[in-house]
Amino acid sequence: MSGADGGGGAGWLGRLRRGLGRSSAKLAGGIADLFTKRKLDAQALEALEDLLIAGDLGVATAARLGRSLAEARFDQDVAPEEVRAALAGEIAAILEPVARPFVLDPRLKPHVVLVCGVNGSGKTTTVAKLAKPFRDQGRRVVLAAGDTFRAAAIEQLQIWGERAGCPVIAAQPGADAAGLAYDALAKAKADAADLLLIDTAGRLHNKAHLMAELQKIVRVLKKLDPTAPHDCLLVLDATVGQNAHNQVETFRDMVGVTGLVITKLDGSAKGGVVVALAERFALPVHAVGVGESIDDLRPFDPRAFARNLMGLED
Ligand SMILES: Nc1nc2c(ncn2[C@@H]2O[C@H](COP(=O)(O)OP(=O)(O)OP(=O)(O)O)[C@@H](O)[C@H]2O)c(=O)[nH]1
Ligand SMILES: [Mg+2]
Repeated sequence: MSGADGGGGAGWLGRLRRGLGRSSAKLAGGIADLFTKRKLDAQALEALEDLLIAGDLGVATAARLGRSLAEARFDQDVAPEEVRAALAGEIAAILEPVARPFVLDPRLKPHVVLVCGVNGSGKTTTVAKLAKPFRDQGRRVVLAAGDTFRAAAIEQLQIWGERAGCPVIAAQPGADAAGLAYDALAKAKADAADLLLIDTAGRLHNKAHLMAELQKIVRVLKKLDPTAPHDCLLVLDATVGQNAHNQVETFRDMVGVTGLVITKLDGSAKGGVVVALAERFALPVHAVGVGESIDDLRPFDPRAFARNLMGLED
C-alpha cells in the first residue's frame, strides 16, 4: 500500500480518518461519558454495548467486544482511552481474517470477475479502480459494460476504461446483458487476457427479475468456461449502514458472492457496519473506497480501520 499519510492530510489514510471521524466521534464521545472516573461494572458494560450497537457494529459484535473487555478489566477502573485502545485491538482481530486483497489467479486466462450490487453503490467506478493496478503491472485487463440498460452507463465505463488504460467491450443500449457478457468472455479468451471485469446494472435486491438476469449472466458465462465467474464481488456503499446486511444476504443467495468491496468510507457515519458484516458473514473484504478518483480504492487495512473507528491515531 502506498501513499502513507501520517497526518490528517489529503492522502487516503487522511480521507479514511475524516470519513470515519463521523462514526468515531459518536463512539469516542460515548465512551468518554461512560468511563470517566468509573469502574467497568455490569451497568457500564451494558451501556457500552448499546453504544456499539448504535454505532452499527451489530448485536453479536457488541456482545463479543463487551465480554472480552470484561474478561480483562471487570470491576477495575478504566480510562476511556484504554477502553478505546482495547476495543480497537479486538475489532482489528475480528477484521484481520476478512482483510484479503483481491488476488489474480495466473492460471486463469482470464480470471473472470462479476461485479454486482444495488443502484449507485459504486460498481462501475470500482471496476476501473480494481483494474488499474493490474494494468499498471502489465496485465491484460478487459472490462465489460454489462449494464446495458442505460446508454450513460456504457459511456461512463468507457470513460473509466480510458482512465484505467483498459479496453471496454460494450453492446448497444438495451442489448441482452448475458449476451454481452458471453461476447466479452469470448473476446477476452481470444486475447489471452489475464482479467475480465464485468460491470452490471444496479439491482434493487428485492427486484426478482433483475436478480434472475444476474443469474442468467452466470449461466451463460459457464457455457464458455464452466468455472466462471471465478469471483463475484458485491459492491456495498458504507453509508447505507444496517441495510448492507440484507444486500449481502440477497446477493449471496442469488449469485454466491465471494467477496466484498466497501465504498464511500470517506463519507459514511456508519462505518461500524463493516465490523458487523465481518463477524456475521466472514466474507473477504478485498478493497475499500475512500474517494471518487481512480486511485481511491485501497486494500483493506484492519488495524488502521479499527483505530480510526475508535478515534485513535493509526
Ligand atoms: N466519495 C466516494 N464516492 C464514491 C466512492 N465510490 C463510488 N463513488 C461515487 O458514487 C457514485 C456512483 O458510483 P458508480 O460507480 O456510478 O455506481 P454504480 O453502482 O455503478 O451505479 P449504478 O450503475 O447507477 O447502479 C459516483 O459519483 C462515484 O464517484 C467512494 O469510495 N467514495
Ligand atoms: Mg454503474
